[in-house]
Amino acid sequence: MIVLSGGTGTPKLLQGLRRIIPDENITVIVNTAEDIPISGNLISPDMDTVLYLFAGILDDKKWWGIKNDTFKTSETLTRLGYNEKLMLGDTDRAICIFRSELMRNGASLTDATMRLSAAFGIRARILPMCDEKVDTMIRTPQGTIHFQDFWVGAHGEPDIIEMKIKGIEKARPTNEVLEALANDDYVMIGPSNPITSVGPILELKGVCDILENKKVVAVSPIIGDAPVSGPAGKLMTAMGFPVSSIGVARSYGDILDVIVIDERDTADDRDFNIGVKRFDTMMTTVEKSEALAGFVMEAFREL
Ligand code: FO1
Repeated sequence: MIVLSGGTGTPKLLQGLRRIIPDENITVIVNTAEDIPISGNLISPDMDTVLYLFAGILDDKKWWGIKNDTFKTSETLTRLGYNEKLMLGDTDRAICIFRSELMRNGASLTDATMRLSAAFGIRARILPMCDEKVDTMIRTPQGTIHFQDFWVGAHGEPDIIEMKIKGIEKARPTNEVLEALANDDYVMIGPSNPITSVGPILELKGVCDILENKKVVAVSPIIGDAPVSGPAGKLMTAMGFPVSSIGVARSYGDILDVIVIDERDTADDRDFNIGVKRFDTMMTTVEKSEALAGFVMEAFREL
């Protein structure tokens, strides 16, 4: 099973999926367009959430960072008068330093991720979508800013005129991503932000063409006209999609076979020209995540 993932919704689904299928049967292709250097080291928020989930150390209250991490370095920097854009925990920072040191010595992001996966004893295959640096940039009336400056720095408040992924034209899916896609027919798209989390993966050259020939099931992160969390609504509007599960399906173009939408969603099945299945998509407990993952697996079996 291949899973396309961003930072919050899909890791929640992965938490449930891991209770159903063995980790070694899971490959996760992760968005890297929200990565950003902080104090000289590369933070890869979506990848780290997935890595920490599989390593069993994720802070699953915030859905980023490490459980019980301390923030001594961050607090000291603040006391000295240097405010980092993101509050980075001490252990989290050590991992980002290790990754960045490997990369400064010539490793690709994929190599560094494999080293981290091995160090944590992770049996799933966790792959960055590409090795090139790509950045989600948000154009606001006040200027164009990095996604993290918009989401963390400005609390997601500025109006969005447009979103672009800087560097995506030159980026390529890695050989590891292409090999994973060549060897598996089933692709799950988790309930991550379709524009900033899944969008960058789909924008990589050739990925949509490959996915058109796969069995693809997506879970909508929108219930009715509201995203379960995060800035998906604002971004969908800015990109010209209705904020609804229909908008989510539309944003994925022709790659979907089935979309799983929430049982409370009043959308008309006839407005989608793909299969529509309904289930409780609010993953408020791990049992609910497992039930949703099981439902998605059943949808694959019926394809
Ligand atoms: N999100 C926040 O809202 N505030 C933070 O200070 C913050 C720090 C942080 C550090 C490491 C990391 O991997 C993620 C972190 N995040 C933080 C989450 C991140 O900004 C976003 O939620 C994701 O990029 C969205 O997918």
